[in-house]
Amino acid sequence: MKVTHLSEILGAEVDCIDCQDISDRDFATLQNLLWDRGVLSIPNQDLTPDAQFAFAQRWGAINVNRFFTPVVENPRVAEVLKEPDQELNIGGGWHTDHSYDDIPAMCSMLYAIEVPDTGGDTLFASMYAAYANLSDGFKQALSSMCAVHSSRHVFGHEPMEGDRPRKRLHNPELAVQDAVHPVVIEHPGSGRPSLYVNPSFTVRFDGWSTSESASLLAYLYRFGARPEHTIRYRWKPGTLVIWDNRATWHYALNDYHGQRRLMHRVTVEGVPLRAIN
Ligand SMILES: O=C(O)CCC(=O)C(=O)O
Ligand SMILES: [Fe+2]
Repeated sequence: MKVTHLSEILGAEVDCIDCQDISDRDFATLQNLLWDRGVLSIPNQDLTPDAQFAFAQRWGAINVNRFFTPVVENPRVAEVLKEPDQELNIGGGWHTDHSYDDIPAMCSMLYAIEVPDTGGDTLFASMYAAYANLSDGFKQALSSMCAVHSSRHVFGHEPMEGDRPRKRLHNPELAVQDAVHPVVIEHPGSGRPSLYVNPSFTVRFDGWSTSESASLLAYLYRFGARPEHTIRYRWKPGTLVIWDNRATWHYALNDYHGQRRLMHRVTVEGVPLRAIN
């Protein structure tokens, strides 16, 4: 296994491994690498939906996303597809997957089947770095706070602004859950503090009104997305990328109109999130 960092603070590329044939020892290394680096890219894989699913199961129980279109070959694998004539994409804003669940997903694994000639990169931001770069006083204040997360405004009946990739999203009646999580979590794998609010699903601080929360959340969103906290990932077919939803945000760029992009996604369940002490 050969590991190359994608930036100083975030991401690692892992070469010379086959996801379908990894020893327990290499798997443990991979897991610790994900906790530490937040994003792993594993190029040159040959994964059917069943093989991707089997690899994901080594990480934990699978969370079948209730809003996404399943792939034909394996209904527990989700299709992340944008057709040439489609306007909006999935994940086209900063977010972390499933923060609206009481027990949010640990990681998501996206496998590239078809990518545009140019465009369709994914941005990732390190929430370890975002937290670490705040002042001590601000860290202290945030550490005693919780925030409310919801999927209603994204996947539910309440419409978002403008158009949305309606046809590709399902079950709006299930988007009724709100969850409360600490604003600064202790990462369950690494023990490191991570900022756990995100622009797509966090709606307000717990105990605060939406309008009271808005400017402080906006500050954190701008701060989290600072370029020095991010990497930009250029896809190739056959690459599997795994991101840790407790340590990162991601943003699927929608800059390839008229081209097709097809990915397969499997999401692994996490554990309840605790505040940092
Ligand atoms: O297509 C991508 O690059 C990411 C889409 C996304 O947000 C997701 O699959 O969770
Ligand atoms: Fe996502």
